[in-house]
Amino acid sequence: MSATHAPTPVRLTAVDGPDQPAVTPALEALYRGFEQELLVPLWTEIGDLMPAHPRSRAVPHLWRWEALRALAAQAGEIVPVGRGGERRAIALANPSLGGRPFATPTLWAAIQYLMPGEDAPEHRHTQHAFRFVVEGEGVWTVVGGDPVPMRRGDFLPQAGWNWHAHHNATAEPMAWIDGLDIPLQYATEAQFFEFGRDAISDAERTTPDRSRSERLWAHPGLRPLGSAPVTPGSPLLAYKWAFTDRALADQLAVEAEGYGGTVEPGHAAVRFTNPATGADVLPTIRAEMHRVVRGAETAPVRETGSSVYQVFDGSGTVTVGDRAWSVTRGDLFVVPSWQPFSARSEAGATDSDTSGGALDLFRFSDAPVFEALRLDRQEVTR
Ligand code: 1HN
Repeated sequence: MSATHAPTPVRLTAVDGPDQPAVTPALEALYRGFEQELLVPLWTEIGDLMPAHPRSRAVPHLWRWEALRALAAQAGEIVPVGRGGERRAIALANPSLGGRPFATPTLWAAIQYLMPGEDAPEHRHTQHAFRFVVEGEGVWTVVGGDPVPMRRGDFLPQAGWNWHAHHNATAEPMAWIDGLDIPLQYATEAQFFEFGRDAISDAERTTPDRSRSERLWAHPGLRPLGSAPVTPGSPLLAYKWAFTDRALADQLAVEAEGYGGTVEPGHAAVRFTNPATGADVLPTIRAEMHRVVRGAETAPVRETGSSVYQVFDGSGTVTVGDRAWSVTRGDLFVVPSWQPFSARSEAGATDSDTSGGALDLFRFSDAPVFEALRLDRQEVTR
């Protein structure tokens, strides 16, 4: 696609300040001269360019899972999956990001929906991605020829440039969420994309209970000596719910015995990490699971960088900046940079949870980017 670039009009206005120049005909003439030459002086811009603290363009926002799933199911009836569109993925658009499919300035989050027997075609891209499953099962994601089952609670990272396709082997539709660093990579202007094969092989349509990656890499503290990670992300392609659930339950049990181990009383949390390095699962995305026991409330914390949360189980109230919502299973919300976040676990009107009354929150963020740039800051605001 070629585009002709019209010069961006520059429109300078005088600013107020003790040492700012008076608005005189001479100043007006100077500013029109700057505009003509596409020049912008710092003194009119510094407040916007260098705010005293982060001012996110994104706003806190909540999407209800019920509404998302209903629309995705409708898309399942009307919109085929195939080459070109590639995925039946419907992205969260933060209301203050200009209608772009951007949940935050750096993160994409979408519900994806695959009908019985459908395949989503193979491709690869530099964008780092993951899937997280809040309900259902039946889809195998085939990453680099390795079929990986997807079931409720499973977290499936997939670092950039891996070939991947999805295959629904069952008689039921399935929905899940995709997280990617699309807005960040869009800003970097360094993205690449390639189509793969139009159909996966019969061997890849098999539906083993565990992927090869899990059999090699999902043994705690045990590194396979004959296998080296080939991508910049985790070589483990699925973090199964049974392990995550047990880690959280054990953390709370150790706390109950009086030995600490939790983030704060009643708040257990784990981070999904690369078993080869201990680092985040993806170069640009951090993913965690938090469990807040019934009746507990987390301290409000603000951090640089943005997060997207999905309620995995339970219900409660979440507070983001000056917004607060009652949330239940599947609901998604956004925490923009430097907005305080806290969560309280409480019984909800529509509880059907199996988490013993706890509020389980899946979280992903752009934290690895901010840490690499030494821009990470965190503050408890109480
Ligand atoms: C993609 O490849 C997937 O593989 C999901 O499931 C969402 C959004 C934009 C571009 C590629 C997938 C995507 C995507």
